[in-house]
Amino acid sequence: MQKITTGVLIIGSGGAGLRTAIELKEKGIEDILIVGARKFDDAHTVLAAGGINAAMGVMDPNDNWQTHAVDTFLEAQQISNPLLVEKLTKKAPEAIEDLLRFGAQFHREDDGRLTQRFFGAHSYKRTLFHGDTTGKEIIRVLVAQSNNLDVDFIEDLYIFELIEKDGKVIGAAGINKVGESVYISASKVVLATGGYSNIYRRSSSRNRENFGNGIHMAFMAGAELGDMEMVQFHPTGLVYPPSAEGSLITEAVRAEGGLLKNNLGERFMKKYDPDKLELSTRDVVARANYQEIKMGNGSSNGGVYLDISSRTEEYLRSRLPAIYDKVMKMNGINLSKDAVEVAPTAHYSMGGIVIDKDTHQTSVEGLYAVGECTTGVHGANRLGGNSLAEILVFGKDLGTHLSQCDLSQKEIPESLISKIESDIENISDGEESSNVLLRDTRDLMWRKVGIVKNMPELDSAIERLGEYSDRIEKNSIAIETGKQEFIRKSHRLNSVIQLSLLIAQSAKLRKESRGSHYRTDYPNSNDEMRFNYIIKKEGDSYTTEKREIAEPTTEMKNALGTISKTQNYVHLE
Ligand code: FUM
Repeated sequence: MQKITTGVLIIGSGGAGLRTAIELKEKGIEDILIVGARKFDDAHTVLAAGGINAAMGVMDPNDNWQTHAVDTFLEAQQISNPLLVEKLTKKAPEAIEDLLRFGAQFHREDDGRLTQRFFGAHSYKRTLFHGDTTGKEIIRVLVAQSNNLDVDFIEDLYIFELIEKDGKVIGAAGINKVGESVYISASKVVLATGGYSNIYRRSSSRNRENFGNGIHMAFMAGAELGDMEMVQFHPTGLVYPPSAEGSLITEAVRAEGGLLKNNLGERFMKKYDPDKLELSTRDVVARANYQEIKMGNGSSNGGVYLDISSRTEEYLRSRLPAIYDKVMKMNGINLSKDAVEVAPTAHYSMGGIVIDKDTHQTSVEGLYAVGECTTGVHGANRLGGNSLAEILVFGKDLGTHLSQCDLSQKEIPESLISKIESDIENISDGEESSNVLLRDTRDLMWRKVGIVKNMPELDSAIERLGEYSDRIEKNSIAIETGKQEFIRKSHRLNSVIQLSLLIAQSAKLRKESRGSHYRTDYPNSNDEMRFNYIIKKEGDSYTTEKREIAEPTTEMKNALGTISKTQNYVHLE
């Protein structure tokens, strides 16, 4: 067993965690530790493809933070926190300046100006990019900057429990790659653990990540969660081969001129959004793809066609090099000649841990959160390119806040460590296979709590999830591959089942369609439901609450003007 003490413990080594750590270091705070479940330079952020938004006005001088804020709030279907939206959009240009200072290389015009491209539902060209591997470039420079600043980190450490004393989080327990338990005492604990879109069978995440375990740990510690029903389905994930099913074909393909077509050769987005077409909001494009496939207008492998053959190989290699190579390797298709088959894939969770807009503290003392594991800024739908901006802006903001806090350390009492150790010691072999239950849960969520929902399907999902939960409790999980792997897998499975229940329950509560949450039995948005739905643990159960959307500042109100645009839903069965 190992015991470690630190001032700030950051769980998660993606962009949000790294940016928080860098800010703390730059503000002179030495005593911080980042832990990650993977290698330090291989967190989920590396998958972010198409770009990062900042209203820098390089390509479109009329762009400004106000327009970015309005686009973000409209995409969110007006249930995001306008105060967070204002902060994000005002500070995004500074986040880019910081990245440039750290050495990031973004695509530039021949005259040296940073290039910005259109992404879906933006009013201006606003998305900066590094080919189609923007996340990788950002992680490259954040890791380099962290190393320059001597940030301490531990790789391959899986955190499975937050440790609390007197209602305050004082550390965490994890298991390292050799199966040793690790106890970390900290004055402040930051969750930067990502989202939960991998709870769905077809997802753009890699194996082993984005199962929402950080969010579940926060819930178990008593933190409020919000809008858990809001899961974004990206319109274009690969359909085959099976090993790559769901993996992302970046929105940048459509931004660079890619057209969506059905098996009749129709450019079908003309029916669903004749103005914005392929660059409509993500939920509209995803549902259009879903609908075409459902109506029998899909491709032979169950997708629709994404066609960018109007672009030359040279152009594609310059703007979309990774996707060009990926489609060639995975599907044997040359994108400058032929279309690739794509279909919706679970991509991002807008729901998550509720945070204070200034301090980023959760509703539990000592526990903070940043990035995709939080809720608030994206509401019912996220603009493509806003998540990279979010992790940098709010990571920096959180680092600044924590640098002003008292970080004196508290030791985890021995009695709490002994309790966890004895739980580990007493693990007994069970009957249920965690792999099978995980597969079945993800499949269930895809079919019944996915892109289209309704009351009977939600009820049946909840019943089935309850059965899975009972089975684990009654029969226990089989220890298939040693204790360390067992703890990791059983913890993940438990998080997945419990979060799935919360997603399905929240989806039942929201009796309307809004953004990415589409219910065939309530196909319209209802202004009386323009709330955030908050869930909180209460004993062995939970409570739910409708919470008013925060009041915007006068400046933000002026920016928002008199928005009356609600979404034009194409009604689906
Ligand atoms: O399609 C994409 O490149 C995704 C970007 C995003 O989700 O921000």
